Amino acid sequence: MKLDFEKKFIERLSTAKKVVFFTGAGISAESGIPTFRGSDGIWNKMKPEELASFDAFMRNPDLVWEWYQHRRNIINNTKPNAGHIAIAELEKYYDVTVVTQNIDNLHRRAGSTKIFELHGNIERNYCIDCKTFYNSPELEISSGVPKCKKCGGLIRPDVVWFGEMLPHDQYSGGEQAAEKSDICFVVGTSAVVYPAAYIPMTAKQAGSFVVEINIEPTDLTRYADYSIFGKAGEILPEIVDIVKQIKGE
Ligand code: BV8
Ligand code: ZN
Repeated sequence: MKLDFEKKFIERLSTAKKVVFFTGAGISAESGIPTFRGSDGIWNKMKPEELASFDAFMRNPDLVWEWYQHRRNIINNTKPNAGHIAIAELEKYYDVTVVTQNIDNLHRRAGSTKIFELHGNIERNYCIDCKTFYNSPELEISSGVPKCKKCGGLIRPDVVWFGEMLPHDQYSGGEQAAEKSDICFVVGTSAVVYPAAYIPMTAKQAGSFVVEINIEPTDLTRYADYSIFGKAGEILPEIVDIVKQIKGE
């Protein structure tokens, strides 16, 4: 599928030095990981507050733990798709920073080297009492929530739940990258979850060229300088091809 991108976008690609990719669940959809709010979205079956909150975890730790185990099993059987790989490849041509809301670790597995994880990472867990960290493989995947070996406390996934603060170093790192960016790509996100959804606005206000890549319009579309509608796994490799042409490869 040959896309003919708008001239203003090609010009930006020619002059840009620093590029940010702000990504959401949509970039992992083609790896087989369900999104949250799309038609196959997992939230359609249940409310986020029911599962992705500390109260939900304390009310029913086994249920919440099982839900994350279910998602971990899906993630463990997936691999990065052409979209993740294209973003990693663009590091050859630009100073690329990935600012992701995803907890699936697929950007790192695709080879991206500068990543800010705003909502944590499902491969890490910690004890809610003594804060000891546990990586997923080392937890006996017994059914039900595991208990801390040191103090017996409940172990939770190291992800940011509703009502919880984002890790400060990750958020401020992502914010600074957005402010300094020449282009801020917004890929596969409904842009409804805050404060993460401020990142593309921060980029825009600092003069960055905001390019949205999504299969449908979102809350962000009216802010974007350029929207490319289609699948991330198909569009991003085409952007790599255009960049190679621009760089005379
Ligand atoms: C905070 C991690 C406060 C865990 C997630 C009422 C009560 C409590 C809080 C709030 C409230 N009202 C507002 C808030 C704030 C709340 C919020 O924003 N709520 C929203 C829903 C209104 N935010 C918070 O609670 C945050 N914390 O505010 O703390 C505070 C302040 C000070 C002091 C103390 C506390 C924490 C938010 C983080 C929540 N954690 N997940 C987990 O994953 O289980 S949210 C969840 O949504 C994921 O992280 C996900 O990444 C994120 C965003 O979703 P998207 O990635 O955008 O995914 P979505 O399915 O929505 O969209 C997919 C898109 O892809 C679609 O547009 C689709 O069209 C597109 N697509 C699909 N396929 C493709 C594609 N695009 C391209 N190609 C394709 N192939
Ligand atoms: Zn403990």
